[in-house]
Amino acid sequence: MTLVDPELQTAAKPPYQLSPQERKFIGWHMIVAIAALFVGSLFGPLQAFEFSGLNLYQYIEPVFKSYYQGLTLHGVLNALVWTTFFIVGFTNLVVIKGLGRPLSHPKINLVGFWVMLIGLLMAAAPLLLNQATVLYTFYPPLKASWAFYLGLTLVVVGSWIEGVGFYLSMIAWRRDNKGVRSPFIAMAGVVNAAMWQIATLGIAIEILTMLLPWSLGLTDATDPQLARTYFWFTGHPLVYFWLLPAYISWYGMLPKQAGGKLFSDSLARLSFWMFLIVSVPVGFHHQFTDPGVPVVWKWIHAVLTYSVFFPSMLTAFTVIASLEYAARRRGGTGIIGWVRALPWNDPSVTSQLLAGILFMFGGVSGLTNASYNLNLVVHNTAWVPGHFHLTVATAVTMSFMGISYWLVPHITGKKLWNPKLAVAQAWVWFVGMIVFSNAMHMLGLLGAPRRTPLGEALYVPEEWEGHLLRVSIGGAILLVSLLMYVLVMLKTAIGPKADPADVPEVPIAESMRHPQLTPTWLDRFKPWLIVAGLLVVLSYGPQLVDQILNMDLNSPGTNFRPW
Ligand code: HAS
Ligand code: CU
Repeated sequence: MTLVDPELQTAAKPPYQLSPQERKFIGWHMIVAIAALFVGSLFGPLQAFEFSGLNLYQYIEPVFKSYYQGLTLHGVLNALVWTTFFIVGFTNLVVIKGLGRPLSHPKINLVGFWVMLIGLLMAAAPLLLNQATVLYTFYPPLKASWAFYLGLTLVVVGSWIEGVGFYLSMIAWRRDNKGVRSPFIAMAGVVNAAMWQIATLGIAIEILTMLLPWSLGLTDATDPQLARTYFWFTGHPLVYFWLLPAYISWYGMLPKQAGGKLFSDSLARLSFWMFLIVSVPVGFHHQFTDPGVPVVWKWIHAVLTYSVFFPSMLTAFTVIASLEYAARRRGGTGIIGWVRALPWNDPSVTSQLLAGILFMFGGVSGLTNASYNLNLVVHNTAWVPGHFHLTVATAVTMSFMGISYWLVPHITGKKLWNPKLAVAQAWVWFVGMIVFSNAMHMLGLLGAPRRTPLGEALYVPEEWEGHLLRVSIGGAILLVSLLMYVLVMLKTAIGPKADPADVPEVPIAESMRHPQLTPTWLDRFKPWLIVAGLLVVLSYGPQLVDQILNMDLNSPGTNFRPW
């Protein structure tokens, strides 16, 4: 059955192959990302063991001073560095492969990468020297060395510069291909970069106008309320900056890997546009308990949070429909039984399927957080890290691991080392995370605070004890899985070159209906960017003006270091 005029079938030309320089460039992003994940993840189990009274920090104390320094390294390296470097590297790949041609200005991207790397090194020094033990949210009055703030700024600016490289490539492609729908994966990568650019204005202003001058001694004090508002302006959309590359893979690649097609090109695009417009104006859902934010603004952001829930529901529907189509083509039957026919022996597919399954539960805990009254129960408890280990540490991280199972062989020209171990790695992460995150959610409901070395507590309610132990057991299982992942990546990277026929191609899914049949309004940047800008101004403008006019630099921060 053809749903489209054969003249529209333009996809017949052979796919563009990455040049050696492009492979190397993407490879460097991956090296930094995976190294950060490795180092950052070593601190996770230290915290998890601490919960049940096994304090390993005392043995590394000459180097790392406290639970909080470990927690900061864990959060910054895993949530900020692993994600950002992986995402920018992956976006290079989807823009190049999607558009089927090199970047229009590759030097811009090269500069962007170097700026990110210099920023990372600059931020790493104070982190390691205990001069930036301020956790990954760096809320004042906790004060870090200026080098930490400047380093973070450079990482963000570097990612903006690479973003400019993506926009220019997309603009050039559209000029040369008038009337043709932009390829979905490239479009989606550019939407994510654009969303990130709008979102990061918050922390850019926070750091440049408040934290950096304060840490350099140019101002005496800071305003924690305004700083938190700037931070969450960026902090919430940050989570979708992490999520959307996983969605690019789920919509645009996974259906092909599973042996099927994308169920709806239009729905896939619609969900990305929705993320562009509603990712930013929801940040106050992190500030429901902040006294300085009037309740009406909390209410507006709570309502908008329900609307950003919608594109994820759309994604669950479209991706599962694509997977069902693939499974039935492979002979799968039954209402649920078709799931067994998916290629569970492919580590890349398994990792992403398990990521999606746990994300359903992450979505449930997200909706709980978003409900004002329930948030008052779970805010600042272990529930919140329970939630974000299902989202960023599973939906996102397992998807990125799954992607790297074809991406690293593709860019190195090697075969994946030991695919069976890679499948096992995904299952071990899945099991470890179920144990860990369920225990964290339970602890949260029982009132256990987050960001607290609970093992040090003089008194722990009896009903916490079993859950604290399960946190430690989950952490140990996750550590095993992480080591398996790093081993597979290392052995793949240092392995011998493979026969080109054995090297995986970039999986790009066709959609069931030809993309030319997708309505034009789902392929136009300008109107969506205007709506995004307007919504940000409406949802943040009045509060920002009010908080800036009433700014009170009353928090000196100096000598404010409880560890
Ligand atoms: Fe969240 C706190 C609300 C999603 C990350 N979140 C956090 C924090 C982080 C984080 C890091 O409203 C802590 C920040 C801090 O340190 O203080 N979150 C939400 C809501 C969503 C949500 C409504 N969060 C995420 C994602 C994250 C993330 C995604 C990272 C990537 N979150 C909150 C709120 C707070 C919060 C409050 C503040 C809490 C507080 O009090 O401090 C939604 O976007 C979730 C929508 C998700 C779904 C699930 C759809 C399911 C899909 C799976 C399909 C299945 C497949 C597999 C493909 C509706 C798409 C099929 C498999 C087969 C075998 C067939
Ligand atoms: Cu949020």
